[in-house]
Amino acid sequence: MKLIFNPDDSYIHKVLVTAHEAGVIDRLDFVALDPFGSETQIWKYSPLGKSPMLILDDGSPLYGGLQVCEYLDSLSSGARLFPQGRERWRALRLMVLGDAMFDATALMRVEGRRPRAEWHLDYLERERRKVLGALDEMAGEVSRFVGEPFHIGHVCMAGGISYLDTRNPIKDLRLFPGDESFSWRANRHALTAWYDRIVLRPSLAFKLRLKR
Ligand SMILES: N[C@@H](CCC(=O)N[C@@H](CS)C(=O)NCC(=O)O)C(=O)O
Repeated sequence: MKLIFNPDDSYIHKVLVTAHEAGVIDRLDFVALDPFGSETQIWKYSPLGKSPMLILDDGSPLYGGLQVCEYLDSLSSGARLFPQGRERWRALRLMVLGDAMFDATALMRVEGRRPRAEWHLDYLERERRKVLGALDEMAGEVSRFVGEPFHIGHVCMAGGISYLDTRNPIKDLRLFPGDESFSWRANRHALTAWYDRIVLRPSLAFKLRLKR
């Protein structure tokens, strides 16, 4: 299997975490591609121009990180990250919550690359609102995360938080007074404690050593 992705070990990558948890990380061939690189080859692989994606051994592609995660999890002979039964829907909701927070953070960064005078402020404020709302929802539910089996919702929330932790477009773009010192940790003590603990799990602490 070929994983097309944008390697950056400064934040947690949900596909790598899932591959590690499923015990299939050694079955992946890594193709590192930056979708925004000026000479990117990403379009050869996907009409969507996005990473991550997976190409199966028979050549068929899977688009999007969440689908790739579910496929990798299906190969696991151990505990599954995608629960079945009643627990599934809560895990999937938290999965989308964390992943959509990641997307909103990424979109703020992409828009923020334009000159300030060209920013679409209504768009940026909308994405900022999603980031903050997702964090508050996580903070409101975090007491349940601790006692439940590790699942894909935890992976994606930790991934979204770690991206915000390292990139922080709210702080960088300073749309509102106080944003210049924004930290997702402020007043979210239980979420901070959960995150600081979960990142010690081997699959999250794992750093890929890519042969270049
Ligand atoms: N939540 C999405 C995130 C995908 C994503 O935003 N990937 C970026 C990686 S830099 C990308 O390909 N951006 C290119 C674009 O949006 O056109 C997923 O897991 O598939």
